[in-house]
Amino acid sequence: MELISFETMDAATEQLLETGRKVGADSWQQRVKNQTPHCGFGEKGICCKFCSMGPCRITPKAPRGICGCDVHGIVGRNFLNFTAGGSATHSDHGRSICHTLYQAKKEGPYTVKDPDKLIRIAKEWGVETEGKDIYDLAHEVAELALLEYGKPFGVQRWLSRAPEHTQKLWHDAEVEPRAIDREVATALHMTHMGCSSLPEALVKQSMRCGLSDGWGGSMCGTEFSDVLFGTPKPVDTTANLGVMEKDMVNIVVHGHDPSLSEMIVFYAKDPEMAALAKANGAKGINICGVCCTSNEVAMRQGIPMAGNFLQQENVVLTGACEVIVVDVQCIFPALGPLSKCFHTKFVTTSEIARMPDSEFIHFSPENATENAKAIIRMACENYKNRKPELVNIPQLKSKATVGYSTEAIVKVLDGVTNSHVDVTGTTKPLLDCITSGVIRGAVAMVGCNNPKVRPDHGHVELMKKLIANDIIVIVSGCSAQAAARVGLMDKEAKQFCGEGLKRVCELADIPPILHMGSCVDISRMMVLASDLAKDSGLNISQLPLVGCAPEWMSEKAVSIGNYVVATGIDTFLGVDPQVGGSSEMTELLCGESGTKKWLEANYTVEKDIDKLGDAMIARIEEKRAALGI
Ligand code: XCC
Repeated sequence: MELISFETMDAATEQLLETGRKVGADSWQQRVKNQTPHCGFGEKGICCKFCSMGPCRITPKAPRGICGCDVHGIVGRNFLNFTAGGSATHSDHGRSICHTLYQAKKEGPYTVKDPDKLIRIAKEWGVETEGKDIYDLAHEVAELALLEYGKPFGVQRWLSRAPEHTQKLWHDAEVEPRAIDREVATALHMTHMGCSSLPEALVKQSMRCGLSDGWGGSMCGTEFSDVLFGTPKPVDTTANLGVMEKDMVNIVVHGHDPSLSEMIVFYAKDPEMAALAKANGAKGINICGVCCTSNEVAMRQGIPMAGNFLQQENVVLTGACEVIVVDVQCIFPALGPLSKCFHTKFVTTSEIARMPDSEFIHFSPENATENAKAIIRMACENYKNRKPELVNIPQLKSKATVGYSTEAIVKVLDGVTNSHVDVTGTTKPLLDCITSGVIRGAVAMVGCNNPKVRPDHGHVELMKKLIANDIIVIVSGCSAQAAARVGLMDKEAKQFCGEGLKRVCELADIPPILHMGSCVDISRMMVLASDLAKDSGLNISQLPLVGCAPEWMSEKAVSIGNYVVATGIDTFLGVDPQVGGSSEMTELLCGESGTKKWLEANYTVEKDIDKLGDAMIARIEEKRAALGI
């Protein structure tokens, strides 16, 4: 097989932009030009806007803000504020899933698809399950989960999933997250004028607030999405813009919360809807996805993935998108004016993400059926408004196998072991592969794409380098789609692996890049790392495992990075976290005396993608050498 090249994809994008220019559309490529060069104060994190005495900017001539805060305090506050935004966002997504679970009922539309998982979680939380109706149990567990957001005492329930050593580190460093909302509120309290300006305190709260996301809100999002919609297992799908269909009604689902997209996918199968599509001249209805909503419905329903963050305008530019329907997060406000240049309807559905030039259909678990149907109807009726002269769907499409939840990874690797004792249902087969050196280690590659890096290039080039070096790559979010789009999630991509990893891919029948889901699903990676540590008797920080976000851009990504580091996993970034203005903050995050000392891991920032890959491989080999394997 051949991977789809960047040259081919860039040429296709150029053609789409050409259509855009014809109809007077704006594009992110143009807006990047308009915004360059970026503000140097912002890039270094040395501008303070937390009160109206300023804004204050730190220069050699003005080393302190008007309140007297130095550069380290200003950079630290900005970093914590950024983290709080990300943690709030992920966690609120998790909360909305808990509310959906609370509304689940036998007659639907939301049902419990994985009752075993619900029972497992209930037992983990000490809830009596015996003789209970599954929906009563769902409501009880959902309510307990919702209380995790505001409980007055104690720490997050999910923390007990971590190895004891990790829990002790968290306790000793005083970063165990308490109520989820409290950690966000505490962060915002600390950054208020006249509160914290001590870098150490700001970094510790950044870790704690991040942990309340990864080991709190995001874990609720992942676990209860599985309960509601099914725990992902390997499923075949397709990826890249060629998944849009010329003769069909194309509905693009975009955002993060599967409560909406699952309903669209479900009701689009309704014969009444298919008939409506046909009545309007189309052959049928085609649903495809963008961003993490795409990951959610791809890994559970095999729905094709049209693209990631920086392809969201491209789906409209094909001229073949009847409706782009969004829930929350990572949605360009540009979609409003852009859709007006085409026949496309831009539908917003959440009070959290209201945008100009969109049609707002307020979606909630209570009105899910009627509103999902209304949106599908709107798309079908809009098919006839297409302007054929503007339709151009690039013929780029890759095969992908997605849906490797922790449970699925454990299951597929059960077959790949030389062990004589029964190790089924544990991570021991994977540990065997790592200990023997057949696989050198693992990289969790996550996060967005960002115009500061040639989009997706960082992800894809790093993945190729890692698998060639027998390092297995587990991915989520837009990183996952970058892989899928070029073909790296095709099982045939094993040909790009080193001999060891190739053998594992053959035996387990897996692609070398494993799709673990959306960004809230990075909580799955934390559970996998914890299981690996427990099954091996090692600490998480000793495992030859690192995290990487080569093209990250959002506040959520910083919150994620913080909880990954705080879990003991060294994390490698290709885009600056805007702390370069402070030597003290840089040392606490990237040096030996901050997170490394407290939590056994830190950040490495390297903008040269090739060097970033070398640094990850070197860290993995260092960890192997320290273990004597
Ligand atoms: Fe958004 Fe989740 Fe980033 Fe992609 S990876 S651009 S945050 S969609 Ni989360």
